[in-house]
Amino acid sequence: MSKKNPEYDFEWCPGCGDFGVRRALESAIQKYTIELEKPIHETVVVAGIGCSGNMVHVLEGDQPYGFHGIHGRTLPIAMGVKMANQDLNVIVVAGDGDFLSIGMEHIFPQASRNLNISVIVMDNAVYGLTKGQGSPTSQIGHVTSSTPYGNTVDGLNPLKLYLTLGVSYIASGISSKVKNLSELMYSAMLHPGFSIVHVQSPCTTYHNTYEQLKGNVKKGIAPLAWQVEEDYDSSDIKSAQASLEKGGIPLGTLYQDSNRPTFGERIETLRDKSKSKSTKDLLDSHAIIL
Ligand SMILES: Cc1ncc(C[n+]2csc(CCOP(=O)(O)OP(=O)(O)O)c2C)c(N)n1
Ligand code: SF4
Ligand SMILES: [Mg+2]
Repeated sequence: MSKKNPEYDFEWCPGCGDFGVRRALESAIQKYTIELEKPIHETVVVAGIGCSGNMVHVLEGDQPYGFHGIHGRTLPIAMGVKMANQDLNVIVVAGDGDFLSIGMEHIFPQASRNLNISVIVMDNAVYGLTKGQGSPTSQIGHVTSSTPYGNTVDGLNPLKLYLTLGVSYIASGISSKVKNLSELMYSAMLHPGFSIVHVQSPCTTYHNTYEQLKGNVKKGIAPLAWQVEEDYDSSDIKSAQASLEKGGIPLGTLYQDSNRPTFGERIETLRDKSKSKSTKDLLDSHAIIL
């Protein structure tokens, strides 16, 4: 899909955080195409199923290619796209349910391969599309349609998970800070390896967390989200660990290791090492000698 489907008429609810994520993504893609002189059709957006996954249909302006896949399987699809053409700028868009619940098992394989793609996770701590059930990032006690008496399990800290799994670029953003978010997304696209931009993107219908995240001075609510310092060293894993231990939600580029080979480079190295076989050699190697 490189043109909008006129029959797809999905709309986000008023105030949904995904609107801000969309603006940030449109501007990051635009910057990528201009600065790197890469035509828009060299960018591919792979989406999961969820309110967040509908991003692929609602982008404004020049249309990248879009692949609306299946719930939880954005990473295998993105790997297929990237391995078919290493030059593509492959961007995954997924929800917290899609990426961290059913899709969780796919994160470590791509982190360890260092597949050169960028993932944008829209975290609202609920399954928005299916009417507000709890997700892996729902905190303990959270009342949702699937946990009417409160969530009994501890919520996952996705940023700690990514760091533990060896993701080579980890950024954290919030949907209301569109300019900052766009810069994080653009850096993720430039990063040579597996990048995740984890975005707090509140669901105004089932779990409106804007006030908790941004705070409210009049009500004496301290903001949960806080910006890492200007001189923060994202190449130092200890700084990343320390910022995650401080509590709340740190915002910014938390960790970046640009020195690991990408999966594409690893494959190239193997290709150089392996001897190519002729068709006759291949057939002979399978022949049964009677
Ligand atoms: C294999 C499969 N399992 C379950 C579903 C039903 N389903 C669709 S979207 C969704 C959850 C969406 O939550 P999330 O990924 O957090 O996205 P959001 O809607 O919150 O943006 C589920 C469980 C599905 N479509 N396919
Ligand atoms: S249900 Fe929530 S996540 Fe889905 S569009 Fe509405 S506000 Fe956004
Ligand atoms: Mg969600």
